[in-house]
Amino acid sequence: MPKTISAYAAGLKVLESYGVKQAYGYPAGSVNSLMHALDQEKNHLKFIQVRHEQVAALAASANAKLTGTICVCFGSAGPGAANLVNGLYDAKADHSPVLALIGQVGNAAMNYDCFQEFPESPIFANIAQYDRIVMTPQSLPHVINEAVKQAYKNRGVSVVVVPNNFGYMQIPDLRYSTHSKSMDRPSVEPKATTEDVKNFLKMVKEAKRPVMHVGRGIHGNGDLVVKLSKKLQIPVCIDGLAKGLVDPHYEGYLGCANRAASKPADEAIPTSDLLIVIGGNFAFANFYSSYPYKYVQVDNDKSELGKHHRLDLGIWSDAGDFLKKALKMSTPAKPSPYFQALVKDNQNWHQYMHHIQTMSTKRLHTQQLYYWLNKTADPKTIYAIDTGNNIIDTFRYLNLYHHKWTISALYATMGYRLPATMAATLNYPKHPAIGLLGDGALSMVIQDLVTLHKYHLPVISIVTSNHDLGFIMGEQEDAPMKFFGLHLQDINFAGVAKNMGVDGVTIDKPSQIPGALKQAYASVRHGQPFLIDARVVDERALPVEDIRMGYKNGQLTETVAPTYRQDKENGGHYTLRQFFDEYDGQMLKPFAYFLKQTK
Ligand SMILES: Cc1ncc(C[n+]2csc(CCOP(=O)(O)OP(=O)(O)O)c2C)c(N)n1
Repeated sequence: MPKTISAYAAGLKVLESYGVKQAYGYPAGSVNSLMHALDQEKNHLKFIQVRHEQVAALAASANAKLTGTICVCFGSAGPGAANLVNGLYDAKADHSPVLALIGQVGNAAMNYDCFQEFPESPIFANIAQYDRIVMTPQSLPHVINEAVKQAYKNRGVSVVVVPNNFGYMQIPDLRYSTHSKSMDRPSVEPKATTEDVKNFLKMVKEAKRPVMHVGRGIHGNGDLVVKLSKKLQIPVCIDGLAKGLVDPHYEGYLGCANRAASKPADEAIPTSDLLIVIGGNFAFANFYSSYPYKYVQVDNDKSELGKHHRLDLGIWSDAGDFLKKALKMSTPAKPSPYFQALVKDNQNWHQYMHHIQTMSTKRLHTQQLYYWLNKTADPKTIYAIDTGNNIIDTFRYLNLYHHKWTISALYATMGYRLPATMAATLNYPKHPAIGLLGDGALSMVIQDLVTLHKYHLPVISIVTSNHDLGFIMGEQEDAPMKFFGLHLQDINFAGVAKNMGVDGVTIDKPSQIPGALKQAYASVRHGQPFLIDARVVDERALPVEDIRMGYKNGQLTETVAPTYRQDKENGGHYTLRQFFDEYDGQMLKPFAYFLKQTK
């Protein structure tokens, strides 16, 4: 008799061959054959039982973002499948390879509108590029194998719906995986041509105020970005996912642009006459489209070129290859007053950030937490940041350089941080994981604090409780409306955490930060999670997105958007000075001040 194996166990063996280590999900009648197979394969593939399928999909997405290897989540027919949707959208948006296994009633009951039977493919039609129903037990491992390859190829989500009874059935115990070692080699990247680089350098030469805007595509080539920046006198702005890829101490590194931004970056882009986007998505390009700069984009994906913005020059190339060639073929530019002015402007911004992080206050401010984290956290820490004000604070204050860290970048869902820190500690047990999140974000997935306890995941959760949806408050402040619907009922998060087996403290004064962090570090050293409920002042960080740059009679102007605080007290009537001072920015100066100095 040839050896046999259950169809789902054969499917799981395929996943193991691709390096899958965890499957995040929730049991149910329609996935019981998967549960049976997970039991059989438990020495090779770890089942992580979450308390909501959304958390399973978010954890799988974060898992794949952090490790680069496909990850798996699952949910039952109907409600379990529907609950996965939010996390799968995150994977789709951030190009994270994820396989979702979806339960289904047994095949004999299908198409009778049986209890919990759903036509599931339409639910995932806008999410998965590969979406199949398994039609025979024998083909189950084959379909899983195909789904994995397609998720890598499409850099996104594959969905496989499995009629539950198929999973138990015995099929020949063969090698169904087509994984071979050569598949693990990095893909061949497109290369810039000599003509591409010549065209680019000509445009740089003709420009007076070129600015680079780089994204995660420059990964591993941050040093080349800095070299080119110095050689051609081009300041560097980043989009969110490039944080940590460029040396933050480099004087020409202006930080993140757009809303969660630094002042010099938001002053540079609108005043530039040549914007050079390398390996980045630049999803906020529309906000700048009225500015008259020329636009060059370098990307290894042709479909990204000019996706968000009219294009003056598109270069289909790997970022590293382009940067090397541009460095080789260029001659050093003369010192540029524009570049020098931005360097000075940047120094001024850094002084401001240091000032507001260190000024003495009675009550606790979020930026003070970041100050202490920078000072005391283990350099190997993996960070996960939730959607909300912490995104702004992370881009401004958190010292990240060659760190592993993760956010829900383009989809930007709340609730991402808890599942992401789970994935971080499961894959990198020797690295502490710290998550920063708002009270709104935690309460969206709070049930899974108990999962941290159940699996002894050494995660530090720092909740910035402001009893408000702060990030949206910033938006409503500039909208033609009064504030409405933002206040959050207070939750004693440390108390809730303790009741779920996670130790925690509540703090509301800056002086309590070092002690709370010390407790947290000690707890994770012992392999236990810890929560700090930081009662912070409910305030908006300096909204640099309200700065408006322009030219009047050949002179640079810098004003406050007329929409700033419209419909609120004194709204729409702020001078730039009042605006900066409102945020303890007495030391801040407009960019034009530095430009005049360097002329
Ligand atoms: C699932 C989801 N719902 C709504 C939003 C819109 N949103 C973005 S940030 C935010 C407020 C976040 O509040 P909180 O977590 O308390 O953090 P804070 O900004 O107050 O620091 C909201 C509602 C979202 N991004 N994701």
